[in-house]
Amino acid sequence: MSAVTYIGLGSNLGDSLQILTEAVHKIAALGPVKVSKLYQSPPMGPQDQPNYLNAAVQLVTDLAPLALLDELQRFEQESGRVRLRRWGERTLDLDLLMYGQEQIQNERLTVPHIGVMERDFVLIPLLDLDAELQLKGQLLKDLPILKHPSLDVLDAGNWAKI
Ligand code: ROI
Repeated sequence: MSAVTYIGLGSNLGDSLQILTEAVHKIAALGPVKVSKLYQSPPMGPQDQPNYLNAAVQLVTDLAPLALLDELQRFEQESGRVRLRRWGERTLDLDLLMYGQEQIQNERLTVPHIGVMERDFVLIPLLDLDAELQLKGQLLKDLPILKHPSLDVLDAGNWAKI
């Protein structure tokens, strides 16, 4: 059984565009993908760190949630992932945001990902992929936080060259 999943991508260390592009290509090897626009967003957390590049990918996959998480964590490691401090700068974050309609809670994984509804740098890319997306019965596009978005579109085209 395949599931429609959503993955959030973020980077603010190194050549972030190159890093996100490579990550999208690796994710695309797991199944059919749709890719959001590419955004630049001010850091949530300490302000003395660079802006982030953010995007999201919709992936249709046969992988079970933890098998998918294994792959995403492998991709993070392969990017030479560096995390300097909590809430601080990082080379690559790949967050499993949603896995079909499933609610998952264990030592390794919480799905839907905590914070989705509070983070415009996650919500806006998600809405590129499905404008009618809902979480816990809430249409994401109707969330008040979206009235004053803090992020900018960097590339509305096929930036990942998929
Ligand atoms: N801030 C922004 N703008 N984008 C991110 O992807 C991001 N990721 C993080 C924290 C440190 C919370 N801040 C972020 O992990």
